[in-house]
Amino acid sequence: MYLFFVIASPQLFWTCYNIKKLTVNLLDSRSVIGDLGWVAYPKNGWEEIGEVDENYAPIHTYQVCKVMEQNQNNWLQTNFILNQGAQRVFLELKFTLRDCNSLPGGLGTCKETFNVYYYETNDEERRNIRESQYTKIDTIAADESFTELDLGDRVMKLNTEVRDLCPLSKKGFYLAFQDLGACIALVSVRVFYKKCPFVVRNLALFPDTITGPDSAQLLEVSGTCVNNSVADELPRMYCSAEGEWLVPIGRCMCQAGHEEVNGSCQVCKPGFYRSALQTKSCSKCPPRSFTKVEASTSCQCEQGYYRTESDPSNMACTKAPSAPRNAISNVNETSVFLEWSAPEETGGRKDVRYNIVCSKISTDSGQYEPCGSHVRYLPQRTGLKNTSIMVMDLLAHTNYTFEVEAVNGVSELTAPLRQYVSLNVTTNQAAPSPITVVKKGKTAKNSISVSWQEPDRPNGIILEYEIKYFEKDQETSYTIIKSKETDVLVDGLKPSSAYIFQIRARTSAGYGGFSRRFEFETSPYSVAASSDQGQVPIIAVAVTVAIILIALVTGFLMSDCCHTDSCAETLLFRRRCGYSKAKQDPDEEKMHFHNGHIKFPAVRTYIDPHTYEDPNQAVHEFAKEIDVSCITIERVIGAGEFGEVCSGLLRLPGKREIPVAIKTLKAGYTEKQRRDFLGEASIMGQFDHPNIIHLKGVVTKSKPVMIITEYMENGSLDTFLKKNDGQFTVIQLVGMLRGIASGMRYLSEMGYVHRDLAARNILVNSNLVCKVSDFGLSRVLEDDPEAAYTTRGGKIPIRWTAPEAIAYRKFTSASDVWSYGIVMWEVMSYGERPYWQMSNQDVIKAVEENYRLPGPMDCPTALYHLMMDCWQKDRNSRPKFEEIVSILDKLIRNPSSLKGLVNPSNRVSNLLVEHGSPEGCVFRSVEEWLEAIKMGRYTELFMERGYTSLDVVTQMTLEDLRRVGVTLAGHQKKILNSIQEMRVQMMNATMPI
Ligand code: ACK
Repeated sequence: MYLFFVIASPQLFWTCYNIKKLTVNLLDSRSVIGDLGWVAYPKNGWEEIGEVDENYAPIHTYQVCKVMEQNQNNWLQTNFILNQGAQRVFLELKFTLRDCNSLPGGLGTCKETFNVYYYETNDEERRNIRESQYTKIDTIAADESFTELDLGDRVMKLNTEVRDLCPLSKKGFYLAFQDLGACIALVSVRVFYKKCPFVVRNLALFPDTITGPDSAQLLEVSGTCVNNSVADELPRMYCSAEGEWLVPIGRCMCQAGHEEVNGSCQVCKPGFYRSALQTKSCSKCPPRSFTKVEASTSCQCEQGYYRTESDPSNMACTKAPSAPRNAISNVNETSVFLEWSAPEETGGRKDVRYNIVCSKISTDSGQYEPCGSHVRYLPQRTGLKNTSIMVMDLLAHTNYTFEVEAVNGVSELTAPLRQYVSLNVTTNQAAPSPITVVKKGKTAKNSISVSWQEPDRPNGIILEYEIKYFEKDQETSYTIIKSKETDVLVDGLKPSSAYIFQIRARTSAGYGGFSRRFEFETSPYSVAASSDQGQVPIIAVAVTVAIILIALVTGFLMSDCCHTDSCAETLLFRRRCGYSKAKQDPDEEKMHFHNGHIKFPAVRTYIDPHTYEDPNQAVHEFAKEIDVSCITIERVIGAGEFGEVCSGLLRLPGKREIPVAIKTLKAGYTEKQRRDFLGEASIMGQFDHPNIIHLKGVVTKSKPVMIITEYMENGSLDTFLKKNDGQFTVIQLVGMLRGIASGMRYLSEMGYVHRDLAARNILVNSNLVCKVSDFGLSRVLEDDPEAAYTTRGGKIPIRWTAPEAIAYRKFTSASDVWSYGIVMWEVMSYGERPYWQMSNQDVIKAVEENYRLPGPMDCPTALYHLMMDCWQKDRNSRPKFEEIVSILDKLIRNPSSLKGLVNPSNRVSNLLVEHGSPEGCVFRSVEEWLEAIKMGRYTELFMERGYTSLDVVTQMTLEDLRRVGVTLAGHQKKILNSIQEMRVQMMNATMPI
């Protein structure tokens, strides 16, 4: 027997922590205290020998060294080893082996290997297993064998070999070592299996898991959520054959009211909460909320504060808003524009909206009642995001109350206390709405009977209807008939011809808009009609006589009257009042227009008082004589050309006292001065419009001679604006301009040319309603301190006057439009003097050279474009007052169209601009623009959706286009490209000049 002395180096022992964690020993011969008790046979084969390790701790070894003897077959069988459920176990052997070459004489029989076997069984007590019953695991050879020399050095070469056994399916097994004549010392036998150890990953617990029987196999293991957590997705991991956890899937999350701390879920403390799964840790309660318990999932609102169901739990609790502030109204006939400021207290929320409650005084009960469904609200009545609304289609001359209520998301949860500001508004006089239904009645070859329905909104008592008709495609020659009824027989027509009819109604507020065009046809000639033929020569004679008469009268008047065009026209109007009514209803009047030149008189055409031989007659025809005892003069408010202007009171018998302005004619006047003074009353007395200063009457029978008009609390517009510089919203300014334009539309319809339209000649009342004043004859301009003599004689207010009127006294409604553009400029610059300190001569020259006033500071681009249009050199290209009113109406209805500004406040420009430069707009309307880009088919859709001005259009996005109904990608692209071009133009327009 050779003695083996083992020195085990420390690194050879199983001290590695990780290995320990991943492996479970089923047998470790080194840890057994006392005998191992393994069975050796034959008995003289393997021997158990006690040794010590490097620490002198006892260890068991089994040794055999029968190298010199023939036919060795020494077996050593271990005790039963329970596999504890492992299907794959590892066997680690540590041994020393003697090099046969170093053994003298033993070479023939000496071996350098041994065999390892196992026998699987459920029987723990089975000891006597036959050799043949064992299964061989492997033949083990040494990597390192030792020699005598090594022995001398007492250094052993320890071999470690590992083999695995699998798949195991029984309770346990025995191992056996077979020696066939080698010199071996088995220093240690360790049997173990591998496992993936218990772990907590993603808040899920994964248990100890024995690896699978196959070296490449991954076992899928489900985790269980730690306390107070829930699975978002069932957590899983894979256990590899090497005992490593791989590929974690899914995770658990702490339940609401808990937060994750070091792999566990802990409760939120009082004052803290965690709702649902959106935050990881507990949060402090948001402002105006609290919680007094642990594990809170939300915080409760403090008293008086609320949270809606859709408010996130991390949002502060909020309350209802306070009432809106600074509400103002702007009445335009039967429309009211309401504007207000946001409430001081929004309640801590951003979702403040406004609702409008409209009520009016009932004519029957005198009580307030809801306004009814006919009233229209733009953009809508409830849920308004913006702080303004346009209310339309109200009744004329009616008292309304509007409550503007502020609400937010929690208003419904709060006490039923409404937060609103209320406005009392009285609507003005308004023209009737257009007639929509016109029908054809009996038709003959020379006549058509036409009937129609009253307009939807008459806005007053209809005094008469005006029926305009002309032969199709002959619009330049049309006829107008007036009727008090809702039907009329139109005769004198050509057989088999199409005629176009348009009808409008008139109330004391003036004419409404014309209906759309209706086309009706006369009957054809028929044999039966031949009986009429005998009349043809009579008609022919009558027409010839009429033509001769017209020629005579025209010739006579032309030689007789003054030489200005307008004067000639107005003379003609009046003198031709003697139209034939022979074939007409007494309620109908008829006038014919041809190319706008020859006109037969209309009831509502302005009559020049000059045409009266006795001017006193004109005054008394158009102005009411007031007894001086009805008037109380209170104070002098200014000085006019003819005398002082006073304010006072007028009490007419049976009427309530009203404030009035009293213009007096100073003593010592000449007859001409008296005539001129009263001439203004003769003109004013012919007008009846909410935007024209209203004449109450005259005092001529006593002295001083007086003209009594309605009293305008805020005096003249220019001084008023200067006094209130920057005080109005754009909408208020546009409202004033709209009023002036409406008054001017009326005057132009009446055939009256003002000639001196300027802010100084506009008066403003306490409701900011602007009215055109200062009507005169030749003295109009004499009276105006701004008027200067021109080279051709006559005084002209150069800065306000169109170039053709300055150059050759061509005063027309188109020259009034020019002046209106200057008034717009004055209004938007709060009473700035047009062309500042430039001399009149320089102004004339600059305008001639095509220079124009620049846009006033903070003036909306849309308004500046309109001014520029009024200043077109070609008077026919200027917009008509009718168009101006409708453009302004559209702007008022779409306040966002007034957002783009020409000269934002930080830049002031007083350099003139060349007309036609980018400051001017290429297109004048949405319709014109869409037509130009060949997208005219969408005009109606654009209008219906409120895209009525180019300014609004330039804000449009692709989404807006889709909403409008432009669905074709190609069209969307085309329109968007054009919008982009317009934007660039508008940007250029706001660049420094
Ligand atoms: O700017 P004002 O205060 O307004 O000063 C002039 C002054 O008289 C001389 O024309 C004022 N004025 C003229 N007509 C009226 C009126 N109808 N109501 C109030 N003020 C008037 C004008």
